[in-house]
Amino acid sequence: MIVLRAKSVDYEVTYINLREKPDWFLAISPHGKVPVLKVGEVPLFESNAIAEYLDEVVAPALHPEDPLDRARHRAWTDFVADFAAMLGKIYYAKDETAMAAGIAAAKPKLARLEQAVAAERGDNGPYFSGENLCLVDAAYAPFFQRFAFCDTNLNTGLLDEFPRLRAWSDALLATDMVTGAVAESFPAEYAANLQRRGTYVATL
Ligand SMILES: N[C@@H](CCC(=O)N[C@@H](CS)C(=O)NCC(=O)O)C(=O)O
Repeated sequence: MIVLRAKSVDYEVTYINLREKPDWFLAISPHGKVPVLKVGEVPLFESNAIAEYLDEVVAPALHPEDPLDRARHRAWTDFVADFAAMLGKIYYAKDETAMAAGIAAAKPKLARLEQAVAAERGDNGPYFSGENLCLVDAAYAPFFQRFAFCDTNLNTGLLDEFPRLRAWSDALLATDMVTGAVAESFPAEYAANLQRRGTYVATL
């Protein structure tokens, strides 16, 4: 959705209750996961595949032109699954001890990401590789968004140790391309999800 918004493509969203997936959705989503983009009658799944498809068919290109730069951006996008799992160990932790372990485990990985951001754009942000939003930004934004939502209560201060990640996250959460990509009900829905999962953050 962030990529659609960055490219000003008109789109229509159907939100899925993931605890009660409708049959029509299961028929088009091979792993029963969101997102799925329907292009006409053709369903596409997997965020990165969807993002790359959109980047190929709709200007402006968000991937760098140079093949080497593009490969590096893809590599950092591939790291998103690890990044999401790593942050999830913090915000989905069931108690303070588990959260502290999640924070300790995250630090060395975040340090590598901080170095990557430094190498991509030095201090000239605000986004991953400079002043324009790229596909790497679109991939990381939802997880920075969830972390920020929980960190309002968790107060880990984790990102303060990584000034470029802090600035990157702040920039992502300040653009309507990202904030407008979730439903208005997102804060309430996500808080309910944290509650259902029995997380520590939901008790604060
Ligand atoms: N690698 C997939 C992951 C998608 C994914 O995990 N989606 C989650 C929500 S963020 C989901 O649909 N979960 C429902 C389920 O697994 O039943 C992608 O990037 O599209």
